[in-house]
Amino acid sequence: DGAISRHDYRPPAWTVPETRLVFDLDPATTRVTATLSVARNGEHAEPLRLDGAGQEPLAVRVDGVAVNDWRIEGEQLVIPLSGDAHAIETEVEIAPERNTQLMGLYASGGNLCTQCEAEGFRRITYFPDRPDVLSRYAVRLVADKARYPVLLANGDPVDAGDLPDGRHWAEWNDPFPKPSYLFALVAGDLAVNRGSFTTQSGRDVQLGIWVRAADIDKTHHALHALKLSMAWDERVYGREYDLDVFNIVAVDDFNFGAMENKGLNIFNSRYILADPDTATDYDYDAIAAVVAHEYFHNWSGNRITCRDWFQLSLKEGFTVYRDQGFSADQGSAAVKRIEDVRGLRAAQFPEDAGPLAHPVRPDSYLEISNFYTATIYNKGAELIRMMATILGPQGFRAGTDLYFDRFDGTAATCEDFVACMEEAGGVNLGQFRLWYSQAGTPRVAASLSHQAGEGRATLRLAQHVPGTPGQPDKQPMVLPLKLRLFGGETGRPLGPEQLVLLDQPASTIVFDGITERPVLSINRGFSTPVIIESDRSARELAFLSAHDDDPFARYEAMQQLMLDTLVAAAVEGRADHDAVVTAVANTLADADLDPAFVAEAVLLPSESFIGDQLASVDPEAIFRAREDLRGALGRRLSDQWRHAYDQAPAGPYVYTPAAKGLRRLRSVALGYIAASGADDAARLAFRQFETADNMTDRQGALTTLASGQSDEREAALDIFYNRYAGNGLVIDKWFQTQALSSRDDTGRLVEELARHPDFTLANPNRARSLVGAFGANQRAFNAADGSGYRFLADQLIALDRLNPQTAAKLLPPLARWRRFDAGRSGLMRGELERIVATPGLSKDMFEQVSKSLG
Ligand code: B3K
Ligand code: ZN
Repeated sequence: DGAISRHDYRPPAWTVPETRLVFDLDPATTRVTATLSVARNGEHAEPLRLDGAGQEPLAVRVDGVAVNDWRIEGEQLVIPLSGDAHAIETEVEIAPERNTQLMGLYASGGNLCTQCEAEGFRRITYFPDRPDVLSRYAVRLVADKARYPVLLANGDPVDAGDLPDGRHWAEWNDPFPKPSYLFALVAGDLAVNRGSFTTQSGRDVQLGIWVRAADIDKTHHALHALKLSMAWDERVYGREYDLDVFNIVAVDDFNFGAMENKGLNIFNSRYILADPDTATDYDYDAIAAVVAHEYFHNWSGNRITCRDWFQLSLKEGFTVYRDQGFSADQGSAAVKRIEDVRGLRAAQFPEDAGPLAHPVRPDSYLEISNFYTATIYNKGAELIRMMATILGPQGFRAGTDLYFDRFDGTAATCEDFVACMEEAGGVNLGQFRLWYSQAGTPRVAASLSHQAGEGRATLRLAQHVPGTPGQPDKQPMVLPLKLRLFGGETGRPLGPEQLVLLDQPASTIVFDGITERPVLSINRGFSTPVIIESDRSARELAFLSAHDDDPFARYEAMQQLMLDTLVAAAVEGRADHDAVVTAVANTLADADLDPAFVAEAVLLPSESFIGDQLASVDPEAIFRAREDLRGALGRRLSDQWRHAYDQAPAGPYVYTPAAKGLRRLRSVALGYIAASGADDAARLAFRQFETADNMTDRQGALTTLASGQSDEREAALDIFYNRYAGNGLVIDKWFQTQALSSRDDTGRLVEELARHPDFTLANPNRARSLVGAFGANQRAFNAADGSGYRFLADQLIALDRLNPQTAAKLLPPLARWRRFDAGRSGLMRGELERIVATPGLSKDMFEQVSKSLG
């Protein structure tokens, strides 16, 4: 059935020590001449097999002599070879301007650029397109000089010059052997913001951020973030940059966030371009995180790459962990942890609980592009975090040093990484390895009892890992749980924080000397990515939300209190808001708290997260329960919200943790003021919208207005649209804000927006801003008449013809069909069946839909 299995891995029959590429660039027809020095790997009689996709060989030469004994098998070019080493030359022609998949060489905004991970290089030339074939690349680019004055590729520049008839050339050389997925080139009319960085050993690196000339003033934040990242990786991991140049190019058409090509990162422009007028604080944060992430890949991904794609989390999980650490160090580590856990729960927990669940190291796939998931990335990062917790800071650093040292220049496995941790940390991670092979989110039942007479507390823990597709029965895992007890009367800690490694199905922990009624603080810092089922009362949760010394646990207690309240309201119609109102009031009143933390703590769990707690999701009941609680909080704490709203940062916009926190809290407060039904809410929001000197406040106001019915709503949407017409990234926000609206008629408005002249499926950011955002709007998407399902399916069928990879990524909302009532699930199933019956469906979409139905 075309599935690739992890257990079928074999080393490559031929290696390719050197690769020379010549590109005669043209949007309609680009000619690629590739010369591969190939070497037989071990003793065998296999021919050379080169991957290709969509092209045909115009010429094949072996050691300089044209041959014709080659054949095409599937899409591979198969060349019989007699010796142990040969020079293989092929010529192909490709058409970048017709490439709508945005994989391989394609055109974006008049420039030419590449995207090769995972299997795009085979769309450029014939090559063993697998990550364990490492080659040294020399590249020559030839192009029209007026149209493409800038010619970039991986590594260091060698030379450049002019040719007759208006063409010019440039040569680049990358001394580091790399897999084909890290190849990149860019040809374009670009301006550069230059900087420099001197590494700890004294290497001067020239940095360049390349964008269209009009955007050059929006590159300072990214350049600054790059320098911070370079210094951070030296300080925290001892990793230094290794080439003379480091270039980043921003393009508007990109399937995901960015790409770590050696020495030439290519970015979705949304993760580079920022100024206060067009980018929110959230955008600024995301830009720094993605710049750091791609930069950190230079070691965790490029110097050490993956042996095969099943090991993807080796580079992605580790690099996410590294970028999370970087971001935590730029501001509030507590708030960063809260954001990361919220993201994990929004994207990864549902994945783990549904038909698309897969282990962090999967066992098989049809299309590797479908495995760039929250499980590989974010759960993968949690696995690294747990090992760091178990080893402690010194042990972990010794482990990463050993890993970088031992595997530099090679293609490694997840097992190699774990073995280094084990060796350097002097720990046994045997059972821990189950985290790589078992899918599903473990559940931990925790129950604390107090034997007052004996001065003892007893904590009973039991774990359960739910069955997932292909894995009905699970073994118990190792769960590093940080916990601490607090005195329920005095609020003082009853002993230090402990790290418990729960590695049995059940276990009992006894605490002595506990004379006061204890309250349990568990999974502090979210030390293990599990679901805690505790029997803590509303009173205990409220207590922890005010007194726990671990900020994450404090946030978590409030979330649990809110969740319990919302679930009771959605399921039983029991709306008792008192405990939440009091706890939120206490948090708002606590002057010692960072406003950024307060903003997170007082925010209600999302509708989807509430739905994840229920046996069957009732989107309307959840929406009502949540709106009721929002309304109650808004009305009963009206003065407190007004007070928070009045605490605006002084002076013009600055991107500092303190100013960011105040803006965040203000926008949360504005949301509650609107939820209270206050007469002046729309006026207040509109005034903020009009007077804001930055996008954070402007979009915050627009978001509040977009969910309401006021005249100000229409006015603000028009002003926003006209002010930013032509700025693609901001117009994306305009679409997205409307698609996320909680109005009753959002479904209809979204269908209208899909006919707006600015809407196109050809640009992935635009497609995601409307179709992706709508899929995340639980209530609107799950309209009982199935209109939301039909809309998504129509869009996905159309998008799949252009860009299968981006289409398949937007499917998951439909994959949740089993979670809904019979009416909705029947309608969702019907749409999945309609998609899978579409003639010419891509492998990407087929895999996602057939697994969802399975
Ligand atoms: N490694 C790339 C992702 C490529 C996705 C290909 N479908 C970006 C990143 O994770 O840094
Ligand atoms: Zn990555």
